[in-house]
Amino acid sequence: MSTSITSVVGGQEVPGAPGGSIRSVNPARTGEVVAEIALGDAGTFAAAARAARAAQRSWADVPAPVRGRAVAYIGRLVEANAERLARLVTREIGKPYAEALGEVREIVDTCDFFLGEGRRLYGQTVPSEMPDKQLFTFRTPVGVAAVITAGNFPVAVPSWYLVPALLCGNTVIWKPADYAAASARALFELLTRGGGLPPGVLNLVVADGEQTFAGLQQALAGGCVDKIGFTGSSPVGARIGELAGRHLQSPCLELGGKNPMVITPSADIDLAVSAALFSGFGTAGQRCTSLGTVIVHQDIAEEFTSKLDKAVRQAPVGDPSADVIYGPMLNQRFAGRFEQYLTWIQPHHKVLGSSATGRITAHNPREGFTGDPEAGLYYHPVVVAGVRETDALFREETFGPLVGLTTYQDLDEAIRLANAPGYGLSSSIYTRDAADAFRFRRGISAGMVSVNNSTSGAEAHLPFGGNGKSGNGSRQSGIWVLDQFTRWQSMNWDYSGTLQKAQMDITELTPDESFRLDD
Ligand code: UN1
Repeated sequence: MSTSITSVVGGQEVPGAPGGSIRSVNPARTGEVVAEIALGDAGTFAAAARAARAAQRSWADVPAPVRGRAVAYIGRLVEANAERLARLVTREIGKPYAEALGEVREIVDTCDFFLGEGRRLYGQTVPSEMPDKQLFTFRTPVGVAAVITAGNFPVAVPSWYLVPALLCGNTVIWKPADYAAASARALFELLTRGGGLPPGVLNLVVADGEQTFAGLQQALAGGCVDKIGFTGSSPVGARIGELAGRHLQSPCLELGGKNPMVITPSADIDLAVSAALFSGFGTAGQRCTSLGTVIVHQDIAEEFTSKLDKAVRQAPVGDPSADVIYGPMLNQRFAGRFEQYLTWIQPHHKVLGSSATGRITAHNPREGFTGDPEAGLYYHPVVVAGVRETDALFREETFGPLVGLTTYQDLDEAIRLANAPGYGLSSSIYTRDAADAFRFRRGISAGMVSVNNSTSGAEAHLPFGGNGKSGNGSRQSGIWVLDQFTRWQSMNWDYSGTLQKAQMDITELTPDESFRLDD
């Protein structure tokens, strides 16, 4: 049974479909419609920004500890609806159910972290250089945040923005991925109902990319957006960064990755193989933190490659409600793009990991496939050995179940190769040598470094974000995201009853600079 999804602006469902209508379909059974979606347009986005602006002052006036209570209630309601929400995520984007449940868990973790922040949001008291004067710092909300998110984590990653943004006293326009609109609407209900949020505090706009961009331009020009949060591709992130820059804003950008995993000679090879399998093929390789290229030491390359080949061949792929490593691609758009990436495979490459490449069908079968491959957007996993630094497969993100493999001779070369594509989100090293681990950490350009762990699976209270093509240095999660959704305001208070001038009316002590100890 399908539902119909609309935008919600100022607490009201937006009537009609100014941006046209689309269907969200189950990528595991493309005949099944999950939701009919009435899209908004640029005007809907701009109206949502005005509603958010109108609601912001009174939301900021709600005491921060009370906003923290709202976050606590949201966490409880999400927990009470965890299985339902996870089932919807699995149905809408084909994420295996166990992972979808983990994704919902990540919302609860985020709420657990921020519910107490309402009673902190600490500022400082700072001594002044003059007597009878006191200095202070305060965190103030940025204002209205426009949050634009991807559909590979349709509920967890949005919560990384929405929960702290609301907690800090901002109001929000949230534009989720259109192909994951039913999951987004479900989270929107849990947030607004769970938090008892007044109308206009959180607004949902479902629209396509171009209308969203035009709406964002209008809203910025009208002074109705103070902060943009964006998770998505590097090219779109660059466009958003450019637009924000013109309005003297610094957005929070969480973009693509070409995440390396270095396997050193001292590594536990079997452990590294299981990590490469999960990092590269979990979520069908559709995490921004998914493994891009394995960089393995030449002395162990043969053993590692044959073990990885075997592990990937044996990995269960198929129906996401079953116990599989991955299910279908998120939707047709991602399946189409993945087919493009497959054309980057060249004669000097050695293709491993499955009996074939491309779409899994009755005529192009995958051994051990679970369910009916023809029903959904299922693709063979691909390990491409022998990638070279100049290959597109080495340099560009290939969102999907594809992992490249190359070799190195010494750690400096491994680090150089790991940094070469110019992304910098996540990275991993497998080693038993502490010096290797610390040298890698120092040399790698990534915002996140795993030692003997997957490139993916960051915990919800460590700084999350990247450098280079992966982002502009902004960090989400934990205490670090507070700097995205608040601004520091400093206050000085002079109670001396005179006009004391900073840097001029200061007390000087007289040091004896010529003093020396006796020899
Ligand atoms: C993403 O794909 O945008 O670290 C985020 C991870 C997840 C989040 C991925 N917790 O893999």
